[in-house]
Order: sequence, then structure tokens, then C-alpha cells
Amino acid sequence: MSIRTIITEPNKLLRQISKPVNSVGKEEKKLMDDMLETMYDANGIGLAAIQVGVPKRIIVMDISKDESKKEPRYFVNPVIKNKDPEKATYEEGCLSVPNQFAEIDRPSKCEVEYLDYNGEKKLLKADGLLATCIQHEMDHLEGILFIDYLSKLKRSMIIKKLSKKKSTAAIL
Ligand code: GNR
Ligand code: NI
Repeated sequence: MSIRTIITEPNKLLRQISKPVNSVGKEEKKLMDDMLETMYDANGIGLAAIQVGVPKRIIVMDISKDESKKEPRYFVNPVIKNKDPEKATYEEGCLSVPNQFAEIDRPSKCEVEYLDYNGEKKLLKADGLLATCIQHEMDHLEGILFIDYLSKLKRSMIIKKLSKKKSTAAIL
């Protein structure tokens, strides 16, 4: 396994729509292993393949609190089947939008159909943080970031801040 570089805003790649995977083969498993290691290293609870520059519909996740009891989850070609009309608000962050947080409303429950690490078809009923995280990651597959739900002003302030930080980091 190896840690890959996480792409951060502003970067056009994050706006790309990811493509479905034909089968869960060696290459996909290696990608999922690397993504999980990259996510743990960055202290994240989820990661979409496009965040490491690969436009495939693959997500890894681990929302477990206890560091010693890891519960990795893998989603290939996920499709949301059902969204609850009820909304829930969570303070969201994103490894591709470093150090920025905002409260976002999303359906509080959802059902997702996907292939697991072994390429087997699964259906998961999610609520709470899991439901929020799945929807946040599914957005990445469509080139959508949580800051897109904020006002234009707030979003542009965040992007300006991040691009400034990138340009100062470049001269250090
Ligand atoms: O680590 C993450 N935490 C988080 C918190 C609330 C809602 C969504 C997330 S996902 C984020 C990791 C990430 O950027 N995944 O794409
Ligand atoms: Ni994210």
C-alpha cells in the first residue's frame, strides 16, 4: 500500500465526473488499498478516487471512532436508491478543501447500492454520519464539493483563501 497525494481546491480535476468501473480487479483493489491508507493518514472519514486524481466511481470510508477497531468500507459504482425527505445538518469538511468547515443540510437517510471490495453487489441503508458521508462522497463522483452548497460569496472567499495559500506554499 502507498499514500497518494490528495488534490486540493482550486483544481479542475475535482470538477470532473468519474466513470463507472467495469470490474473490481487487481488495479481497483490496489487503488482502494492506497485510498484507505491515504485517508487514514489524513485523518479523514471518507475519500473518493478523484481526490487522488483517479476519475473512477470508487469511494472508501471509515466512520468508526475507535482507532483500534477499524471498519473500512468500500463502494464501487455506488447508486443512491432512496433519499429520506427528512434533512439532517452536519458540520462538513473535505480533505480537498483543507481547514474549511460549514454546516450542510442533506437527506438524513439514504439507501445505496454498490459493489464491495470483492465485487459483490450490496445494498446499504444508512443514516446519521454514514448517510451524510456517503452523500458527500457521491457528490465528488459528480464533481460537486460541499462548498457548492454555500452562497457564491462564501464559496469564492474560501477558494480565494485556498489559492492564496497555494501560491505562498509554492515560494517557500
Ligand atoms: O474527513 C471528512 N469528514 C467529513 C465530515 C463531515 C462530512 C463529510 C466528511 S468527508 C471528509 C473527507 C472527505 O473529504 N471526503 O471526500
Ligand atoms: Ni470531500
